[in-house]
Amino acid sequence: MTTTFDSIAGQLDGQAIELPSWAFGNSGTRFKVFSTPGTPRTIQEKLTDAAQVHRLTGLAPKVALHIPWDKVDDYSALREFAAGVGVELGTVNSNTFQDDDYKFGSLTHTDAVVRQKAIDHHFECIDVMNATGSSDLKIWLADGTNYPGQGDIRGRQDRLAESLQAIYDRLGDEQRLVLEYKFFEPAFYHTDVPDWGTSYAHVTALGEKAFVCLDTGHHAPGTNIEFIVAQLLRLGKLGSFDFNSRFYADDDLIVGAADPFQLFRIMYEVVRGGGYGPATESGTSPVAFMLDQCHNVEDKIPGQIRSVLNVQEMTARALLVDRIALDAAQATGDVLGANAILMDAFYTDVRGPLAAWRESRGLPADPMAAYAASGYQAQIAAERVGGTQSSWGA
Ligand code: AOS
Ligand code: ZN
Ligand code: ZN
Repeated sequence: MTTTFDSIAGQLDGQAIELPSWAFGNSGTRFKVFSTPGTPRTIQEKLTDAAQVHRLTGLAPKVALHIPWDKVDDYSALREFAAGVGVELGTVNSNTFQDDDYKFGSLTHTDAVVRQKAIDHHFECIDVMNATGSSDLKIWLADGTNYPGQGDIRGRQDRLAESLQAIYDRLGDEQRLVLEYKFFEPAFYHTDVPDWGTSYAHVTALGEKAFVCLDTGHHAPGTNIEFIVAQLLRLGKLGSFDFNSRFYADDDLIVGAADPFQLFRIMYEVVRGGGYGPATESGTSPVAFMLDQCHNVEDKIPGQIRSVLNVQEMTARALLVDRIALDAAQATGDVLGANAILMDAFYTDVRGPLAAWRESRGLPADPMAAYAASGYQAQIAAERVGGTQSSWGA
């Protein structure tokens, strides 16, 4: 290993991983949502909790909103509130999956009235972005069918393209649309945006302000996700990540919990493809890194802290790959040598150097321990009594 931690330490400065507001609310499975004392009752309380993650790690300066779950009357005031607690408002996530009208689809629906309702909802999201200063509109669609023959797959694609175009045309110059794909769920036979290729086809047709969003939990088992990352970066169309980990389906667990090696391989391709670091340096459009997690049994704030630290650790290891030696080994057909160079970086324990890196920047060496010692969890449990706790979907 010729690349040292000191030589890559500076590249860790400025790493930003956006937190999802919904991760701070209660979550569960289709069987049970567990409530936890101290769970936020309002978006302001969610922002205050998210700010703890940033305060202790320096890694999470933005919080993604979800409309309508985080709906407020005055988004400019919410922006100021966020700044007051130390975070910014980030990606705006639309929702066309909780309304009876969308039972058979939203942007793909056969009924023009329902399609327009879904388009109007996205216009509302863009209005929110204008008030919050958010640059990204993230669209994940639940649209799909359960049975062969239930819908006209081709016609649905055509209507989707038309609806997306109407939304895209409303974006400001500095705003982007990111289209997320997911291979199944809630629809089980076909999904209208099931894979990166479909998302890529749509965002390419839309134009230069549209990109693909890659949720790491949205692939069939065995999918080589880092290949998709490499390809989308090569095509200039990787807009953002929803990070989480999965054992089975869309489990939305702590990123890096199920397969740290996969997270390392993904981050290596991000670095290799110029998707990490300031856009000016990489020469490509910036990739937004976001968590998309739902904490079921663990406390929400330390769950998010663990996740951003896992991303940071795997980023550091990816940066440690000796690219010069790797290029040479690849060029000479040194299969095992090349593999060993990659594995050397993966097996490098960066926890100690990262603790020192944090301390040198005025952050706690161990953010998990600092949170546990802070008393914040007991404080919110005592203070947030009454009202309705937030949960995924509310
Ligand atoms: C759904 O499976 C997707 O991962 C979405 O990105 C997200 O979890 C949902 O839209 C909540 O905003
Ligand atoms: Zn997602
Ligand atoms: Zn998901």
